[in-house]
Amino acid sequence: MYDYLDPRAMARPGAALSHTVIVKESTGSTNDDAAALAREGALHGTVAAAELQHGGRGRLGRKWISPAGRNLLFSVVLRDPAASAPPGLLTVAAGVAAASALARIAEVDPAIKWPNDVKIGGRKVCGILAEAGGSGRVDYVILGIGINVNLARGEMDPEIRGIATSLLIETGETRPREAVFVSVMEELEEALSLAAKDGAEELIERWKNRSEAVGKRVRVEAPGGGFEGVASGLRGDGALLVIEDGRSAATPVMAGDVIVIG
Ligand code: BT5
Repeated sequence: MYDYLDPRAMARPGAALSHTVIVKESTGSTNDDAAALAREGALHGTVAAAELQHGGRGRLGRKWISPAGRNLLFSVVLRDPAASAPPGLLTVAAGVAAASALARIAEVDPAIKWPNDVKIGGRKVCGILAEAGGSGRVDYVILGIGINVNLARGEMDPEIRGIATSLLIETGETRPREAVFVSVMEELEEALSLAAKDGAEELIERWKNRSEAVGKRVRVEAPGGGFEGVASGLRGDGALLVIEDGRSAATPVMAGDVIVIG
């Protein structure tokens, strides 16, 4: 058994984000729950959370695997003006927010792997999935975030045991998940306001300081083919800039996977 998430300890009345928090014991995907709420008119900042997802998803048809009651699984409804930010920048904002919040509440030094992973010691502690919705145009963006909080190594699905970690594994301490959630929401509010600024320079600077790839040799596996080069930074829309071998101008990478190779 476990202590259920207490939505009253998660909600931040009057704040821009998480003024309203709905927690389900079990669901398909909180991204779908948040999208349903958005279609029904839920306000910017409404959060759908769950103790267990049967269809938790990542990008490109991948799965998000998390046992009941240990971690944070939630999705935030974003509306304009936040929803009009380039989608890649929203993912960057969420990564910066999660990494900053984890560093604030625990003795950890998280790194961000472009586009959407937060890692500690090379292992993934948090994943982010931004999905736009609406009829014809973007009415809302759902920002889904999964964070491994009180997950013990022995409880991990064998599929992720070699690549994942949690705050408990890293620090030896269990934490009230509500407090972790509140810290992430505080940081996300700030990161989204930085994303809305022209050029998003401050947000990009914060991302660079936590980036696993900047200044390193990387292999890019993009839909249009793969290449190698040196990651040099982030464009204003969240694209990763990589100086391809033999070229001087950086190539923007909008989608795909990036592996640090040296
Ligand atoms: C992601 O995709 O990392 C985005 C994950 C977003 C999950 C949240 S939970 C709340 C909301 N509702 C949803 O349905 N989704 C969002 P991607 O970069 O494609 O990475 C997926 C890969 O991460 C998987 O193939 C596994 O290798 C790994 N993985 C799965 N579960 C994990 C976990 N709990 N911890 C660490 N890694 C995991």
